[in-house]
Amino acid sequence: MANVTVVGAQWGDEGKGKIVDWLAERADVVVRFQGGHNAGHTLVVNGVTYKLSLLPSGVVSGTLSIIGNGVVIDPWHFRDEMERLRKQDVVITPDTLAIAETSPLILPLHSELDGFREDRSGDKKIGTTRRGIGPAYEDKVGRRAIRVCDLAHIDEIGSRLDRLIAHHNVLRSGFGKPPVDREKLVSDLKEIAGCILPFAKPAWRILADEQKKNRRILFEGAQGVMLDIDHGTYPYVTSSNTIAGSAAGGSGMGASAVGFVLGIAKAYTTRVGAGPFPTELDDEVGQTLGERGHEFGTVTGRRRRCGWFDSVLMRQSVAVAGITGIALTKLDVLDGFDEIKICTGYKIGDKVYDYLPPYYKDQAAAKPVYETIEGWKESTAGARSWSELPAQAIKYIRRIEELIECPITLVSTSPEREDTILVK
Ligand code: 2SA
Ligand code: MG
Repeated sequence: MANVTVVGAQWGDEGKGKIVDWLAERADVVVRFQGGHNAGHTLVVNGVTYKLSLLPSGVVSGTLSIIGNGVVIDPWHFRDEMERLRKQDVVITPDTLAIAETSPLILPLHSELDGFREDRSGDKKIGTTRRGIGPAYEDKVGRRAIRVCDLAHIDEIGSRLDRLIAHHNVLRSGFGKPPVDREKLVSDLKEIAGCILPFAKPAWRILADEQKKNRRILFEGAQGVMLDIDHGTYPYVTSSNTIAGSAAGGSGMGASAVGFVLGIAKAYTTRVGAGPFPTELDDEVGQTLGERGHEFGTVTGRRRRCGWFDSVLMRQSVAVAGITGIALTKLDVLDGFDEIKICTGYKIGDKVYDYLPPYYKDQAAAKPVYETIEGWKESTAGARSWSELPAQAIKYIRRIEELIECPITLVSTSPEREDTILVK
């Protein structure tokens, strides 16, 4: 296996956790390169469920894991997630996990600001995870962030803290909120520093060394292409680049390191949070998909919106993220439907589009144009080979491949690691 980059091809929650875990067994290093603890990656190994938000999925199998510079880190969450996994007998040490020294920190002032904004926004909410992701990236780009390496020098970075706090106090006063408690922030940072610093390393260098040794690197994307800050359904997006290209910049490796790009897509579509969703179903079918697919957010427990597979969006994702192959997940959720629909275009006003135009009002107005195919009655749950799939299910997979202009290389038929079909 050469290097592989895994990205969500829809709006997140495509089942990346399981696929990454499956691939992690065959990789030497697992790297997170964007996002933060807004991700919710669920792994089921030998009947035990592990939920990860910030840590790379490799930690469960003990594979060398790296949190790259492109990730924003909430150190208190880091401590709690480690603790939770330790209780599940997952051993994580500075020998198996490294955090880039240059990663920006998510501080309490970031999650607070995220919450103030969402509370103030009424029906214009983004529906964020309220974990401070957006505000932390704003401070990174605004050159105000406190980074992992700064934790070793809290007493020397007073003027940087002052600048950051001054910026936030202006924003907070606009929400009628009290200024940041500087003293508390400093003492909290000093207290938490000891949990993070043992893991802080020049991650770029570890990766360069691993590459020299021809080790196989697996890049683990979070969220999905349609939540990408540039290519997604802006402004209803997350604040990082979720496309495969950012695996290089977000970890400190060259563009050629990205390797094979595996896009993960559900056999239908879901979205959590606000924003356009052309194939969303407000009817019984949507409800059935949600119930059968257990569609609730891993991080926030929010109910996910559900709808038919959207081949228009997927073709766009394949192009902008440079996806070389697709892993199709949760095919079994479609078992038993009389007919299944696939979106093949959008009608906006009296025009038909074969891509999602960028203007948010056009996106909100897009009505799906559907193609209908006959469903299958047999169960596909737990199938482990192509020959176990009903003919109609194979027809559905082949039609999707054709429409999205990308081969389907894996099919997942249950959350269990072994229930995976490698398509020849
Ligand atoms: P944020 O918090 O600033 O990143 O939110 C901005 C938008 O990005 C969406 N978003 C997600 N969508 C799906 N899954 C995500 N992770 C969790 C999961 C979500 C959860 O895997 O289940 O538990 O609710 C994720 N993270 C961010 C978010 O809904 C906003 O639309
Ligand atoms: Mg998720």
